[in-house]
Amino acid sequence: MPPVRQGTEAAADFVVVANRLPVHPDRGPSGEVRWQRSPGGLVSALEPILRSRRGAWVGWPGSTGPVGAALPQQGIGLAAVPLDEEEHRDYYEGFSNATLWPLFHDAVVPPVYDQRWWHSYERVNRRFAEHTAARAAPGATVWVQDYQLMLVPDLIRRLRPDVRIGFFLHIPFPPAELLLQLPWRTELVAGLLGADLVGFQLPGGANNFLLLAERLGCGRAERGPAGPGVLGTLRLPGRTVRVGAFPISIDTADFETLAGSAPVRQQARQIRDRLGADRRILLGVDRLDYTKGIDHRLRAYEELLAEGRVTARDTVLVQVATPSRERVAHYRAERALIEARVGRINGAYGEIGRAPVHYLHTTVDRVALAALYRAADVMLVTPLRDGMNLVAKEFVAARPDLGGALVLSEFAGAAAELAEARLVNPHHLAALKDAVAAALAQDPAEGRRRMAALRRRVRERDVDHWARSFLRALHGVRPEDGADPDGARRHPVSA
Ligand code: GDG
Repeated sequence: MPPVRQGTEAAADFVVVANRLPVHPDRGPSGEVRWQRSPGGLVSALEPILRSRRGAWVGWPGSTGPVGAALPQQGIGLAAVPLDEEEHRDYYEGFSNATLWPLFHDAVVPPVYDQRWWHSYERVNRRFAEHTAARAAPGATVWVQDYQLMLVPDLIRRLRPDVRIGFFLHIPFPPAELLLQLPWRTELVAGLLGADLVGFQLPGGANNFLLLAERLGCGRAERGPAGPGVLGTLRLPGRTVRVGAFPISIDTADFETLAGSAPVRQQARQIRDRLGADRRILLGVDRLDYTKGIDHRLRAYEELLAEGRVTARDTVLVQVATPSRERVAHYRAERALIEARVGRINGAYGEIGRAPVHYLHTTVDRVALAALYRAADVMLVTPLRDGMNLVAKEFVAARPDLGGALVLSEFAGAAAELAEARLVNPHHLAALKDAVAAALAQDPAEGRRRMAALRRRVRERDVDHWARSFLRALHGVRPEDGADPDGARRHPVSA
């Protein structure tokens, strides 16, 4: 279904294209649709740019079927791309989340290759491109986000050769040895090469992409810096695609303000009191996803309890596991695995009033999230593979008291920047146990030194810095040129 241009839809100079719109539908008391803002770093970083540059956001509104109620416009144009039930199943749950997601995360569960899903992915990507082409003003800048939309850059280029196209991948880009499994690997790479700039979280992902594109005969790779963040280029007949690394971050100032607010501090005290003021708190916060290493950290904690290195009297693990992709089989299996282990640990090592694990299979609000970060003694971020991991950065931003220790997987993109965390290989159970024990036993002065260094990093490179760096590279601006072509917000970072 091609987009119908309505009179109220202004042409946009800056268009963000993402699987989801930054709003989601909610039902009012009489069943009417009310749009709620979906909070997130991406929205807050891009909103000022969208407002200052006649911006629009193209995305799926979050429920299948026709878009019932008019979308709020809030100073930025929102363009809804509809999906029907079958497309949601095949394009989103299928190809995006049961093919690409596991394949791009080291195939920690086997990716499914299904021709029908692929066709749905192609069809939906085409629809996103058509909506974008209808919305973009002549010469506009278009920024496509993430693995659900990897064909969109080339599809837009065919429809609108006048626009400038950037693409950013939020998840890891795996080595060629893995990606070559994908039956549609050449089509996928060709889709990305429609962009003028293809951005990854880390240099490793950018290099993997350069190698793969060359190996598939899609272009000639030239390595070496070609502007800030740009690590190489691919020469195609008649054009050059730049490839770079732009580590994403959080809205640090906003998170620091939240974490320092009275309600958060009060709730943090309540959490400590309710869990037992004499107990050390270990914390995990993740979408319930098999890439996040939740079961690995539970296993480490279980063994520490079994060996008597910790007890339910002196420690407690709080695990928030946000419901995610619950109709995908591997997610259901992961949930069953985690919940069985939580039950075993509590059954074997709990006492009345002292459960060693507090497991919350729910989404907590932002105040509660920040309060948990503030209350924690040790934050456990142990993914088996993760593009970046914003939870690690949020924890750091929430600790102006310089308290708390961060145990961080080497396989999280964040490990490249957060070197003062306790870095660990989550597959190495003994090392993970030792890292948790060392974090619990940490000398406070040493902890403060580490946390101060981590906080400097998270302040210097916030999400605003990320967006600005990407857009500068997309426009080929060097830092010495001074101009800020995209009017990205500069905000003071509070103490
Ligand atoms: C993908 C990549 C990359 C989680 N539970 C609750 C809650 N959250 C929030 C966290 C954080 C966000 O969700 C999760 O971000 P992550 O980065 O940790 O992970 P993914 O969802 O897998 O994100 C990842 C990211 O994209 C950005 O590029 O870093 O590598 O996989 O902000 O706080 N927020 C609230 N309640 C919860 O229960 N309020």
